[in-house]
Amino acid sequence: MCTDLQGCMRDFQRMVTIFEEALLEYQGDAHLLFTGDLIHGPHIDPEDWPDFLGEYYRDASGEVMIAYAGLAAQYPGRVHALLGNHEHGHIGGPHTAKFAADEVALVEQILGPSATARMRGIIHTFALAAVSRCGAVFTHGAPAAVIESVADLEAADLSGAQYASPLDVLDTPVVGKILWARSATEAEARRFLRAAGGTISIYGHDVIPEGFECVGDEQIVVSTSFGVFDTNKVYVSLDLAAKYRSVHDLRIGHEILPLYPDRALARLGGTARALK
Ligand SMILES: [Mn+2]
Repeated sequence: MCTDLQGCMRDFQRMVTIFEEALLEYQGDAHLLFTGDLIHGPHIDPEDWPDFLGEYYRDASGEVMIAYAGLAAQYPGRVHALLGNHEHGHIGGPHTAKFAADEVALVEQILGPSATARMRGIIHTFALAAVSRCGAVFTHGAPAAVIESVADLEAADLSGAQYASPLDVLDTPVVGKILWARSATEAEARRFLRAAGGTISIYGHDVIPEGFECVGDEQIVVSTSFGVFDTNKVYVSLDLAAKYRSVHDLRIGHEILPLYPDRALARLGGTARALK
């Protein structure tokens, strides 16, 4: 699983390589999960690029979305994506304003009507959460939503049609929290996990410059791409037949892996040495 590519084609292609290596290693029995915000990256010239955003790249939202759909078609049932707050803006949610006053309008203008319609069709296939028998529950944002069961996630209305303003979505107890929450208390996470039938919560949405952060025994925030330097980008590889009781069962070099091992710092299981 990986998080928040935000239109970075290079990191998308790296995840495809990792997935295809896993398919070879496990005789086709592997899954790839993107936990939302595949789209909406920077439209910034190299000379204006702020250092804290990591290595330079230019937004390729449309290309990433088409590549995702192609990969999902190539490997039916094995490639999955969750809705992020950035995708949600294209199908009824509030419009995000990270790199433009209205990123939804900007990307749709760049793509034109027919590619926009295709992108919306792809986004409509994205789920709000993914649940696995190994105990991991995946969402875009933190597990702060109040649900009784997975059925509450499946029944959630994403259209925004019932709100006076798309911004009202932010205040809803299910969709607003899953797509926008940056943190959850231990009690919130435990309640959410109990309702979803899992033991650990894995999500992105926020930038963790060090690559990942464990919160208590139940939560881990993962940063695969956006806002992170190549040395610190990580993805998570799980054995779906295992049982993970706490996020401390996830080990660096086993479940927590560097996106670019030859560039990653040794503390993340990489081979590169830290520059003094
Ligand atoms: Mn997000």
